[in-house]
Amino acid sequence: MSHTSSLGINAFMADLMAKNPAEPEFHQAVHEVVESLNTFLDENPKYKHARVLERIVEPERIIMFRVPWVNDKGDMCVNRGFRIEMNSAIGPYKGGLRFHPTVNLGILKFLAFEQVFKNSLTTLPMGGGKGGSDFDPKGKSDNEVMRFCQSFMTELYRHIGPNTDVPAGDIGVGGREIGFLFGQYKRIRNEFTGVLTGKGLNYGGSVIRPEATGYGNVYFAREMLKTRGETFEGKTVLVSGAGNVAQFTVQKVNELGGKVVTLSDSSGYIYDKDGIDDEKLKFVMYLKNIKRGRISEYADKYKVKYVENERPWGEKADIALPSATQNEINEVEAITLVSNGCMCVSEGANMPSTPEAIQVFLDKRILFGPGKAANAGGVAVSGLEMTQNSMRIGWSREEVDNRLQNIMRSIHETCVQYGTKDNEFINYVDGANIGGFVKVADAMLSQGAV
Ligand code: NDP
Ligand code: 2IT
Repeated sequence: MSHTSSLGINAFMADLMAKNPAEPEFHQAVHEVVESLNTFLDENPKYKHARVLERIVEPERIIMFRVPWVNDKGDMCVNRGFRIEMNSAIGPYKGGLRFHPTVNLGILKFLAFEQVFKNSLTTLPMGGGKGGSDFDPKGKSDNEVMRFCQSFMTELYRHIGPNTDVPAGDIGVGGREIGFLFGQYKRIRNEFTGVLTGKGLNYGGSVIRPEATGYGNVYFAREMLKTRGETFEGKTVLVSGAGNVAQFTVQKVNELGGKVVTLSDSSGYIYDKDGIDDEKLKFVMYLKNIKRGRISEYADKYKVKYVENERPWGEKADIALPSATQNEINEVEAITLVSNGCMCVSEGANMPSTPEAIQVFLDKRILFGPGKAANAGGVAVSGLEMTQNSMRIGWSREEVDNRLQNIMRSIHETCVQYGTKDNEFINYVDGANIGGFVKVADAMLSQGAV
């Protein structure tokens, strides 16, 4: 990086931080992209002249709203709702909704920003957006969740639509919540359309959408491993989280002959040296999706180790697939992973590795797949759900899975194209950031002052 360029990055970041104070996750996500793009922008001055970077970090629109609802005891409650409509250069805004008490503007802006590049990488025509609420679904009854979702949609419906903005799930938003949200949209608009993805199979959902993020991440990791003549067969794998992404990650790793030894939630992690086989995974799915209990109950049932308030990265393994939340692998944990022989980290979650952790992975030249490439399978199959809704047909499992595998291979190729360095090392971070940027930036250039 040249002296002037690094000054340029510092000045750009200082402006961004002054204009968007108290949003550390947003600053982190932008800084990574700006660093990756630095040389590319020097070599392609048309983007600089058109101030594409300055525009791409500015959301096209932000909607913030009050979500009042009444709990089972009859008490009035109020939460804050958000939708960040980040970029529509290549298609309608597209991205998930997160319901979690930590949700705030900065977190959703980081997620919406990353979504723009991720969606571009999928090759499908989807812009970027993200939304959600600081509502905490934990401990709430189905009826409370329903009333919250109905209130949330009673405001959101006026801002979204199948050709405008198409939300989906994320942390705390799964099939149950999408059903309630869809039902309310349909009542208010008197319209049955593909306004949300992740819908149930009996009302317009796509096969493989629940599986897609986890499966996609394993397919992406498989492509990375292939570049070193490796496969999942016989490998020991650490997975964090125990939700949607983690569950289907385990399922696909098992299918490819690997052994997953950990899962976690916000209370701690379990370590099962024999591996979480398909039978045990069934129990995890019941525990997390129906009983809505804690992962510690797995340790009680199968008599394995449970470590409270810790993350699984101290355990020895060949591959790590973080699938819980942002900044869940720090520098020390990254060093531990690598010194324990970990050869591949592929991000099922969004931004699970801190910048310092990523630097460790890159310095040690292990295979590192950043979330915006590795976890794009979820939104990719959301895009396929939109296509099926428009065509008013439903594809078979085989059809959708083949398309998902092709998309993940194509994302890997894009990373190789833009991320291969002179010494042949593939920097997937640069590859994903530059590869994702080009399509969106060119569309913005074509469309003028947008
Ligand atoms: P779920 O709500 O199904 O599961 C989230 C899991 O992560 C739970 O086990 C949860 O534990 C844990 N978790 C959440 N927040 C924290 C936290 N602050 N600290 C520790 N653990 C936490 O969400 P998903 O599986 O859908 O999402 C997981 C990750 O994958 C997120 O980063 C999401 O953005 C990303 N992602 C999701 C996609 C999708 O299609 N769903 C697509 C692409 C990325 P607990 O139950 O205790 O809260
Ligand atoms: O982060 C993500 O890509 C998602 N939560 C999925 C978004 C989507 O629209 O399917």
